[in-house]
Amino acid sequence: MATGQEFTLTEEDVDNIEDDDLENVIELLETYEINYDGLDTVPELKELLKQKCREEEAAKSGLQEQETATSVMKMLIEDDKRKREELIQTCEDLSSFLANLDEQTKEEAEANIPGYETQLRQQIENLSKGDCPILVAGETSAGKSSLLNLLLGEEVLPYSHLSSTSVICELKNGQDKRVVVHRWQPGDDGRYVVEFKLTPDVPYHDQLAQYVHQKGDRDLPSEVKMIEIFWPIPILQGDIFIVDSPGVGENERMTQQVMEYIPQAFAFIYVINSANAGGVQEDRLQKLLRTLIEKKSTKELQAFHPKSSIFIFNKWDQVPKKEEEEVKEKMVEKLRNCWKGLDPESQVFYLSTIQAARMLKAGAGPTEDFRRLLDGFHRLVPEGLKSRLLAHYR
Ligand SMILES: Nc1nc2c(ncn2[C@@H]2O[C@H](COP(=O)(O)OP(=O)(O)O)[C@@H](O)[C@H]2O)c(=O)[nH]1
Ligand SMILES: [Mg+2]
Repeated sequence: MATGQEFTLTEEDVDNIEDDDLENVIELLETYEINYDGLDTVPELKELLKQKCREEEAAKSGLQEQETATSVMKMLIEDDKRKREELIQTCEDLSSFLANLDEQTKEEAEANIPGYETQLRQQIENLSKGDCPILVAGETSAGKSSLLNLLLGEEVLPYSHLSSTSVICELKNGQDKRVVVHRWQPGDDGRYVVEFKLTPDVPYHDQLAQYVHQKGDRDLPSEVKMIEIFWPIPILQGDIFIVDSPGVGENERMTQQVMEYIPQAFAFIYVINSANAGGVQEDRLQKLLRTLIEKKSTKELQAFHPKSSIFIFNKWDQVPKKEEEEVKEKMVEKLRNCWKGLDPESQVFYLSTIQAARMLKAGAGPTEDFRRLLDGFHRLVPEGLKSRLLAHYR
């Protein structure tokens, strides 16, 4: 509240004001600095006050939900860290036990499990890393970057009708809003990074656009490989981060970048353009999902939890109202064909990112659809953690 005055009014208090008590209503509106231009009857002014009460209530409960989600996430991550440390200890013990074996037993072990020592060291290294990337994938222009901006509450990632995201962008939690650009240059080891702070004076997406939208091979001499964006996102605790990826299916180089990322991903968000050919372009989606499965090693796959993915049918505003139910039914059926174990209730979402963003901007709070998606997003992390830990155990 601009006044610094705490808002304590309830709808009931407003109802109790007499309908001729203009003085009282005006006093309240002025105390809370609510603009009442154009309204002059007591019932209208009372309605305005009640609207303010509802907004305050929504803001409070929204904040609480966010806080709860953040602390639950913290707890889960600490639990995961503890379990991983236990596993590391077990691996270390095993490793020293094996090192003390006599030569003949060692040879036998090697014959049974070729490269067992290296495998064990690799396992320990993987366990210590703890990176948890949530990969956002889908076709070009499905609205991936727009959706992430909605989650960030600000237009950070460049989005566009014409040119699309062409590099991997990792979104990480950080108080200082800054960007680290990873480039490749021919010669030596090729890698170099450029780091800069984002300034509020220029739209954020403009500051990033030049790195994110590349124009094909012209940029090859100092090709941008990956961008890290640090932004205050409290729900991304620990080593959890979100990855905005280039569209799949448009060109080989971009598709390749996404494919290379798949083995590292610990949860997936697929964004599908509902306006496009009745939604799911089955063969393309199938191809992507199949590649995902193939890219995961057998060990990871055994543990890969089908629940650690969600599917978002975006641009829902472009589906005619009277066709909604029919379209939903068809799309879920197609999705079921390529994703065994799909639970539409908890994994499929219909959203108009553009509408949700407009409502948020107007101060109206999250739309019903967006709220549902936020819940789904919060559930994604525990599923991903579970899935990854299981892979390590195996
Ligand atoms: N009508 C409509 N357009 C959208 C929606 N979400 C994104 N767009 C538009 O679709 C275009 C592509 O979005 P972008 O986020 O760049 O897609 P990306 O390539 O998947 O990252 C942009 O012009 C967005 O404004 C939506 O829900 N409804
Ligand atoms: Mg994009």
